[in-house]
Amino acid sequence: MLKKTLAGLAAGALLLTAAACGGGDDDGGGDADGLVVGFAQVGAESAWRTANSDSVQSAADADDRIAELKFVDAQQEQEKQIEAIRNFITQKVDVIVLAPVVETGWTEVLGEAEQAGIPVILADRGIEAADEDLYVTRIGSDFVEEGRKAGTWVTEEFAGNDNTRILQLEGTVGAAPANDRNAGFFEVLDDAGFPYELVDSQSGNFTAEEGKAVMETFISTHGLDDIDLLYAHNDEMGLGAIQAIEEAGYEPGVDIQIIIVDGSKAGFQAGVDGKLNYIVECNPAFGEQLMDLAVQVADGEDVEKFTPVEEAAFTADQFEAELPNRQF
Ligand code: GZL
Repeated sequence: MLKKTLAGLAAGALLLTAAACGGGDDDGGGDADGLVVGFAQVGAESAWRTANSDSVQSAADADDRIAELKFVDAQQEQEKQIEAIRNFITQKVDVIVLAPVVETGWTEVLGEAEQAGIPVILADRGIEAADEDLYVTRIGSDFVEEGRKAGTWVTEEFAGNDNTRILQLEGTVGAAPANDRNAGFFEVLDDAGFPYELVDSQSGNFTAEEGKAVMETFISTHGLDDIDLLYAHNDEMGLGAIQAIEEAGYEPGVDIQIIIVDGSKAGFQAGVDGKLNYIVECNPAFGEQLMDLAVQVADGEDVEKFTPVEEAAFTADQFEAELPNRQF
């Protein structure tokens, strides 16, 4: 039986510790009771993120091999993740798990973890190739493939169109899912010689509020009469955009077709309501796989550099049947 204690705010980041009764000795290192794992999470910006945090925390709670999970919510700020990693090093945790909010800026702090002899696992997002040797493995999605799925649907849905005019709501600037969902999408359009115009593309930082604000700017700048498609890098920004589209007197999913990425309950409900047209799934529920990796890595076992999670994509005719299956 594990109890969670609120260990107090650490520089504005929320630190939650799931401590096994009697597990995790004073210096934070594991002992006969199991491993101590430090997890620097991006934040709580979306339903996907909170589902991911729930998956990791419940897997740690349920796993007798894990004595303690030190969880930090960095509120989408890299500085807070870097501080959390330095604290984990001081506490001599056995494994550090990082969901890097952006791809760059990790060389120094991951070098410090290496110096301290603490292995690092990336959960969810990736980091730039130059730092590839500073982590053991990444578990998460193939974001380029998610973009390719969205692009392939567009080439089929708008086949025969002599010029498809597109708006893009990008994720957090510099984040791997934002960079890669963009890259995969336009790779497919360009390789197919598909005629399109990217009318505008801006970051909504993966949040509903910022997604709505950017969509309002798109509408005031370009109008919607000549726009065919909105490609939103996650559900929250797509749902925020839908609000802006409706407030401007247009029908989302009809006057402008919409693609979202994640597959939340709210996203599928909007699809059932006819307000969007294609959903690319991004699977947050890899907590148990992550715990297996943490144990393997702590034991020095060889693991693959990348462990992809299984995920699908759904067209409008599938939304109603899939909605009851959605977990977040
Ligand atoms: C993707 C994840 C993204 C989600 C967003 O794996 O990093 O971050 O798509 C979340 O909802 O903010």
